[in-house]
Amino acid sequence: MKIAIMGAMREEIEPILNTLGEYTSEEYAGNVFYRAEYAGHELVIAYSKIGKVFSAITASIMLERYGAKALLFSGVAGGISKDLKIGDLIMASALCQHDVDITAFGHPDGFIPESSVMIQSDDDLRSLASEIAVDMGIDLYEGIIATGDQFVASSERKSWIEKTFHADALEMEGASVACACHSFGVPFFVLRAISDTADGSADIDFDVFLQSSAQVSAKFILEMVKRLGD
Ligand code: 4EH
Repeated sequence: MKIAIMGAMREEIEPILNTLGEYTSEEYAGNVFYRAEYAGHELVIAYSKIGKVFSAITASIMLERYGAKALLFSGVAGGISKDLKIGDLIMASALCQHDVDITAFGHPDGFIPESSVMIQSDDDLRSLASEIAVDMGIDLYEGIIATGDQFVASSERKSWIEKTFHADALEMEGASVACACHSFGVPFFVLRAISDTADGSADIDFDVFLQSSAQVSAKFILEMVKRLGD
């Protein structure tokens, strides 16, 4: 199967490229798309650059131009749930955009007409991930991931996102990738390892844990690729 693997930052896909070792690359629309064969699958891999706009563009290209039939996102996130410690893995059950606000017209936070507040990720990919977690003896959390064009480093903003969306983690690309995949009818999966807890010390923790957490997520994603059928 043709599978897209994407991250937002170079650090999020580097562990994957390092594991593959051999790949080709091609520049298109401001990104580099790496191609490789792995475990009998054709992979296209890219990092989008940060935020909802760039990530939606990259995801769309992976589906339209490269014909990916499934998309796996790998990266890091700020933890909201008290259960989530730095380095822990969370897969998104559903994703929302915490910075969408047309409440002036009576709509709920995060709602866009003709869309929905939450976009669900693919059931089969989540089941597969749960099986792998059991086999590998890894704690894999499942929950709501809130996305917005903000690096959240404040307890107030974090609490508001938790209260409003019941979100367990937050980041800056998942929901936009979900929108792109949902629009094209392509199954997707968003996995994030916690790099910080989105409060006062988020920037410091992020710099310390970006690489190690990105590695945790990338390793799991490659395990998923190995276990995906045709
Ligand atoms: O791609 C962006 C990166 C931070 S911005 C979203 N990623 C990391 C997930 C993330 C996150 N998002 C929002 C981890 N912790 C987060 C948080 N809030 N607390 C960035 C980081 N370094 C350099 C440039 N930009």
